[in-house]
Amino acid sequence: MSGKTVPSTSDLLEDDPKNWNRWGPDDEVGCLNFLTSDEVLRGVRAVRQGKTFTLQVVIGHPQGDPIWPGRKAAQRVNVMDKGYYLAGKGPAAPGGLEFADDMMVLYLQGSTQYDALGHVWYDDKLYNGYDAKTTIGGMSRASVLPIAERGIVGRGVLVDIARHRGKPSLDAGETFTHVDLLAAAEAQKTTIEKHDILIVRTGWIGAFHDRERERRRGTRARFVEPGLTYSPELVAWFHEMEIPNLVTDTIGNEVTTDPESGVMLPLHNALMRNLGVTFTEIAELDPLAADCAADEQYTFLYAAAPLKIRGGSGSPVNPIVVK
Ligand code: UVW
Repeated sequence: MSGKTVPSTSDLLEDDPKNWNRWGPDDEVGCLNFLTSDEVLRGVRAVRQGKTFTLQVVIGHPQGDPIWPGRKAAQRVNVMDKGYYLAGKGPAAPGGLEFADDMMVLYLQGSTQYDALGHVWYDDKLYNGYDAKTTIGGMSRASVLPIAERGIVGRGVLVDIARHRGKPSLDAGETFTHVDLLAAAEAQKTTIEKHDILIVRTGWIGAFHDRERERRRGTRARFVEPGLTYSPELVAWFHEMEIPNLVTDTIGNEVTTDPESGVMLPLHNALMRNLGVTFTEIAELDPLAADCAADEQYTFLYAAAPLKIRGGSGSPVNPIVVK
């Protein structure tokens, strides 16, 4: 890549498909439209054992939480607890009820999260052609609210790319494509079907705290994640497969900087802005992946309910998998 001029995202994605207006001029949920009642039932039919998994990382881990550089860690503050009562400051309630209360300041992208379809853009246009000025002061178009109101339920398929490559976690900057996903799925004896919620494990979030220790020792500096890498063929594959939702265990769902073009996060725009694929980032996938490897069941019911935040560019979420 060195010595090459980095193209604009607009130029890079010029010939790529878009789903704008496919579901009308007011659509704000994009490829979630593919998750019809039949698709929900297809997800339900994948349930065979009654095992459940939750995919959110802990907020407020003592060693820190995985967040994109520049964002701040969540702050949870107690505003009422036994200490207040011991200091004579707790509110007296008839019958002697006491309680604990707390509040949190949290980046909406600061934990496992759904991105609103308008979360990223180029050329001043969001998903479905909405003006980027509609983000000012709170998103009036393509916010997370319509996604939250709809909810996400369908058949999920886990593709464990880290296990396929024989390592606990992919390396910083390590890339893979849809062809690699298909090879990994085949090795798992799993078929990725049209309209599947695609869940890709890299091992990166699971190894977060080990990397943090290295960072604090000064042996790791730059923020570079592994992940999917852009190509027109990959975008065409997502388009043909009508993938409604991409879930990964990285902060960015794709390699941080595309090694070919030098563009940062081009799949955010190619998939989310142009096609309307919803993104779920920072998922905890290691326990689910270990179980899938043990029982060889890589498909299941996936359900997620982001919070109904008016104007929000994203929302924390704790997705649930039922195998
Ligand atoms: C950015 O958009 C910068 O990050 P993410 O979608 O990964 O939260």
